[in-house]
Amino acid sequence: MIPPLDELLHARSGPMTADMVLHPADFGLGRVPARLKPAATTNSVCGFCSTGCSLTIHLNANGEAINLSANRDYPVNLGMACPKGWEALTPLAAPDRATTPLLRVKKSGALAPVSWKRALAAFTEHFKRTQRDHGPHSIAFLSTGQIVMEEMALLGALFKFGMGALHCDSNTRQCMATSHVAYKQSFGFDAPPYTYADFEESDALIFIGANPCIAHPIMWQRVMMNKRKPEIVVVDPRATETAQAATLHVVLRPKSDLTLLYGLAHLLIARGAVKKDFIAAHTTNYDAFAAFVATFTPQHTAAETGVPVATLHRLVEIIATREHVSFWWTMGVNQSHEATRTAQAIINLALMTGHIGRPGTGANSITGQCNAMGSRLFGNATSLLGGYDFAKPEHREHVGKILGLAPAQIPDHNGYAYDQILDAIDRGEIRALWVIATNPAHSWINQTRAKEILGKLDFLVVQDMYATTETARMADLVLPAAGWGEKEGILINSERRLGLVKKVARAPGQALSDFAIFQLVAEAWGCGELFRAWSSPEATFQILKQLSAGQPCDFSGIRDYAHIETSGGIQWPFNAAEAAVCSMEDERCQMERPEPSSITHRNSSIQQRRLFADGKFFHADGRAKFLFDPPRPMPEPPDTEYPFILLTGRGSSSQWHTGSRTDKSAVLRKLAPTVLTVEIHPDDAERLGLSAGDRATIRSRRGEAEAIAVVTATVQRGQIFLPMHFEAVNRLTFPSFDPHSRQPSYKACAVAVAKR
Ligand SMILES: Nc1nc2c(c(=O)[nH]1)N[C@H]1C(S)=C(S)[C@@H](COP(=O)(O)OP(=O)(O)OC[C@H]3O[C@@H](n4cnc5c(=O)[nH]c(N)nc54)[C@H](O)[C@@H]3O)O[C@H]1N2
Ligand SMILES: Nc1nc2c(c(=O)[nH]1)N[C@H]1C(S)=C(S)[C@@H](COP(=O)(O)OP(=O)(O)OC[C@H]3O[C@@H](n4cnc5c(=O)[nH]c(N)nc54)[C@H](O)[C@@H]3O)O[C@H]1N2
Ligand code: SF4
Ligand SMILES: [Mo]
Repeated sequence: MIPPLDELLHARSGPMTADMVLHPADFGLGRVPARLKPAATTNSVCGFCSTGCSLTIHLNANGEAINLSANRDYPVNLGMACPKGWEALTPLAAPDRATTPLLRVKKSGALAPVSWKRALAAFTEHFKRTQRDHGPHSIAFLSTGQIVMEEMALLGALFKFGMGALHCDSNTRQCMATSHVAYKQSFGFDAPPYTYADFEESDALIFIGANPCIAHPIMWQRVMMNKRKPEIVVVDPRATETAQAATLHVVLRPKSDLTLLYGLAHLLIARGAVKKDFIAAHTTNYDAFAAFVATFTPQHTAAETGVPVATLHRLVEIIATREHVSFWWTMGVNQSHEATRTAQAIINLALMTGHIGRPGTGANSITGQCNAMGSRLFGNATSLLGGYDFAKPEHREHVGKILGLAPAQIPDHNGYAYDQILDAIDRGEIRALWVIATNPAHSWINQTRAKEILGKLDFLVVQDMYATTETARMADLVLPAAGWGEKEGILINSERRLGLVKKVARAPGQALSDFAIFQLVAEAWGCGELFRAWSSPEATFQILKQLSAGQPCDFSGIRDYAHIETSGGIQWPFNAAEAAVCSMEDERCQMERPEPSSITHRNSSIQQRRLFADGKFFHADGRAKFLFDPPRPMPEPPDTEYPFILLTGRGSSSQWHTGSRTDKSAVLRKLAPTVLTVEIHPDDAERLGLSAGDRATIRSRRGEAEAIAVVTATVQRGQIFLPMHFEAVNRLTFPSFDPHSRQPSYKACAVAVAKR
C-alpha cells in the first residue's frame, strides 16, 4: 500500500506543517561535537563512485549519524576510504539543501516555496496537458546512475507503464553506455566479468584511458596490494598520477586507441601468441578479425598513434608472456567517437589470448557512478527491466506477467537516447522534461546549445538534493530530494556486487526520498494501482529479484536486505541453486574458495566471483564474438586557428562531477583547486608567454573559458587538460557521439589558448 502524502511527511518527521521547515543543523550532521559519543554503528555502502566501499556510520542515541569510518570487514575496501567517502555526511548538512518544493511564479519569474500537494498538482497538470496537446511522447526524463536501484526501477516503470511515455535516458549515457553496448554485442549481455581480487591476482594490469589513482582510489589501493610484482601499463595521452606509478606508460595520440589495439592484435598473431584452442571452442568471427588486422603493421601503428615500435613490442611481450593479464578501461575509451569498437578491441585482445575467466585476467570496464550498473539493468530506458529487450514480444510478455501488466502496456521499441531527447526538445517535439539526480546544465556536452535547448522547454522539473545546481536554477518546478544516507536501497558496484545503503539521517525540511516522490507522482497521476506491490524499497527489491531470475544478472538467490548485509555484499549471478549450495559460515556465503590472493586470509569466507570460468558466454551459441571496424579520424582535429587538443576528465579524488555535493565540504575544497586550472606543456606555455599562475583564455568554436595556467609536462605538446568539475569546461566541448552507444566524446576537441 502506498502511504498517502500526509502520512509520508508525518511518518518521517512527526506532524509536519507548512511553517515547520527544519534545517540540517537541527539533526547534528557534519562535525561531531566532542561530547557526542556514538551509541551504535551501522554499515552503509558509499554513494559516490562505483568502487562501492562500505562505510561504518556512527550513530547517536537517536539513531542519527554523527560520524563515519571505513569498514574493515568489507571485501571491497578492507578498511579504506577515499576523501569523498570520509566526508560523505558533510554535504547532507549543506545550507543550500532543497527543503521544500519550489514553483516558478509567472509574474516575478522567481522560484517560490509551495506545498507538496501544490507541487504534485503542478507536475501532473503540466505533464498531462503536454501529452494531451502534443502527444504521449512529448514528455521525457533524464535520470542518473546515482540513486538506488529500487528508485530507478520505480521511475522507469512509472514513466513507461504508468504515464504511457517512451523517451527517457540517464547520465549513464555520458558514462557507461559504451561498455553496455560493447559487452552486449561481444558477450551477449552487459556483464563486466571481474572481481576485485583480480587486481591482486594479475601478473600484468593494463589500464587504457583510466586514471584510478584519482577516479577509483580504493581500487588503486587494491592494485598496490598485489604481491606479484605486476607490470602496470597505463595507456593515456597524459602522464596521470596512475601513469606515473606505472611500470610502462604508453603515451599515445588522443583518440588513436583503436589503431593501437589493432596493432597489438597484429603483433600477437605475428608472434603466434594466440590461444587457438580457446578461440576455436569459445568464440566466433576470429578469422575475419585476424585478416582485418593484417594491415596494422607496427610501422603503420606507430605512425598513427605516435607510440614507438619498440614500445609496441614491449607491450606485446608483456601480454604474450605473463600468465595472468587483465585489461581495464574507463572514460578515455568510453568517451570517444569510436568508443564501442575501441572497448571491443580490448575485449578482442582478452579473447584471442585466453586472458578471461581465470584469476587476474579479463576485459574489465571500470564503472563510474555508484549505481551505474543498477541503472544499466533496471533503469527501464535502453533495456526493459532486468536486462530484457523491449523489441522482443516474449520478453515483454515475461516481464508483463511478473508485473501484472498486459504486454500492450509495455512499449515495443526503444525511445530516444539523451542527445536525441535534447534534439527533440530543440525541434519542439518534446516539451516537458523531468530531471532526476543529474545536472545536465553543467555536465552535458556543448553547453551553450544545451542551455538554449533546456530554455525552450514549456516545463522543466528538477528533482535534486540542492536547489542551487545549474539545472535547478533553470527549473519551473524543483522537487526536494533526500540524498544518500537519508534513504535505503541497493547499489551495484563495478564487480557486480549488490551493496546496501542505509537511512542514517533525516532529510531536511520536507525533502523526500526519490522513492517516495515517485510513489506520490504515481498517485497524483492516477496510476498508483499499478504499483501497489512496490510499497517500499525492500518490497521493490523482491520484485526486481523475480525479474532477474533466469537472466545472466540473476540474483534471485538473495533472500533480503539482511542477507546482503551479513554477506558483505553479494555479486551477481546468485540464483536460487547457487544460494542452496552455499555453505553458510558465520552468516557469510562461501561460493568458491578464492584462488591464492593476498586477501584470502582476511576474507576467506567471502565469495569472490568472476564470470566465464567455464568459457560459456551469453550469446545463444555460448560464444563471444570478435567485432571490429576501421578506425575513423577524430571529429574535430586541431588546425591553425584552434591548434590544441583539449582533454577533459577528473581533476582530483576530492572533487565529484559538477561539485553539488563535494563543493559543500570545507575539507574536500582544501584538497583541490577551487578555480578552473589548465594544464599546459612548458614549451607551449613559453611560446604563448604564459607562466604558472597566469590567467589564460581557452576558446573553441562553441565557447570560451578562463583558467589559471598550470605549466607541466604531464600533458604533451599541443594538448591541454581541463578538469570537468567547472561549468565552463563543457562550453568548449564538441558534440560528437559514438554511433553504437550514443555516448558523447568529451575528451577531444580543438581549442585555442591565449594569455589573458
Ligand atoms: N574523484 C572522482 N572520482 C570519480 C568521479 C569524479 O567525478 N571524481 N567520477 C566517477 C565517474 S562517473 C567516472 S565515469 C569515472 C571516470 O574515471 P576515469 O575514466 O578514470 O577518469 P577520467 O579522468 O574521466 O578519464 C581517464 C583518462 O582518460 C584519458 N584520456 C583522454 N583521452 C584519451 C584517449 O584518447 N585515449 C586514452 N587512452 N586515454 C584518454 C584522460 O587523460 C584521463 O586521464 O570516475 C568516477 N570516479
Ligand atoms: N567535459 C566532461 N564532461 C563530462 C565528463 C567528462 O569526463 N568530461 N564526464 C561525464 C560523466 S562520465 C558523467 S557520469 C557525468 C556526470 O554528470 P552529472 O550527473 O550531471 O553530475 P553530478 O554532479 O553527479 O550530478 C548529480 C546530481 O544529483 C544530485 N543528487 C545526488 N544524490 C541525489 C539523490 O539521491 N536524489 C536526487 N534526486 N538527487 C541527487 C546532486 O546534487 C547533483 O546535482 O558528467 C559527464 N560530463
Ligand atoms: S573510492 Fe568511491 S566508493 Fe570508495 S570511499 Fe571513495 S568515493 Fe566512496
Ligand atoms: Mo561517469
